[in-house]
Amino acid sequence: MNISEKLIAKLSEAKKVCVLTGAGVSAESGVPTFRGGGSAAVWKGMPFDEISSAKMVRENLSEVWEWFDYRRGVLAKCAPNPAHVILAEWETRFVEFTLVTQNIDGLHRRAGSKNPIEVHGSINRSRCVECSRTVLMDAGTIPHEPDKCMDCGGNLRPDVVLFGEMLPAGAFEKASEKAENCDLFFVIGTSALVYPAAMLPEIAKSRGAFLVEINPEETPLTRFCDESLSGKAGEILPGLNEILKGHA
Ligand code: BV8
Ligand code: ZN
Repeated sequence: MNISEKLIAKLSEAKKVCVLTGAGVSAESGVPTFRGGGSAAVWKGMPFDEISSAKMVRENLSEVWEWFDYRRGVLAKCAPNPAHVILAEWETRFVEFTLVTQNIDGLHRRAGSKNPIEVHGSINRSRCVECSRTVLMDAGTIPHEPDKCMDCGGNLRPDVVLFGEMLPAGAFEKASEKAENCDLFFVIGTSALVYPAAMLPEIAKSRGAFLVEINPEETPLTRFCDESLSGKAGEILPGLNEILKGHA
């Protein structure tokens, strides 16, 4: 892995580090990605941004639960990989460290990350469509469609941000404030196609952060980056961590 002297210097002197992750950081855990042709991309012939949409929750909540139930079943067999573990360790390696994730798979938390900003919610939580009360669900799969809300009897839906829906209140604001004030921003395992999350690396760069991409493929962000490390997160992050430890 060839890393520039500039990134090595940035790594050792950075005080405020911000990371944005996407589905690629969970790929080596066996979680299918969305646009890399992974099986998460299509459900019963529907492209995932059709099944994972506010419209489907309104029109066919049972189908949405079947799709999420299937994914929870896949996730129950997946474990965090070295990328998740190192990002959890980095929480205490810098003066300030912020992890923003687009993933709903919960693997950052399972790897030990204390407070990831989950801008698209979590597959392990359901939410009442009437009163918004949330209910944590166990790691295994759930009966096809969970019971009604215990407070008001309303329908429960996955507590994730579907296409056409607003992000959790304050999540994007907090993430962009961290992006604006960091020295070093990593964008790891995302095709950078989904907004507003894809704006965060651009915000960081516009405010002077050193922008590093970790991805085996090029993305629309690659040309904005100060450094683009082409490869798998689960292989590149351990290499970066060795450098960081060498400068401890
Ligand atoms: C919003 C949860 C304001 C659900 C997801 C019309 C109406 C409304 C909004 C829009 C509209 N048209 C466009 C929009 C905006 C829309 C959007 O951006 N659409 C895109 C597709 C054009 N955004 C929204 O709707 C957002 N809300 O804008 O609200 C609003 C509200 C109302 C009206 C107007 C405006 C909400 C977006 C959130 C959608 N929910 N997920 C679920 O998961 O089922 S998004 C979904 O995509 C996933 O959560 C995922 O996290 C996200 C991004 O995908 P990636 O993580 O990047 O994954 P991908 O497979 O694409 O890429 C993987 C990458 O990893 C690849 O680059 C690959 O090379 C790399 N990789 C592979 N292996 C590895 C690796 N990298 C490293 N290591 C490896 N080993
Ligand atoms: Zn309720």
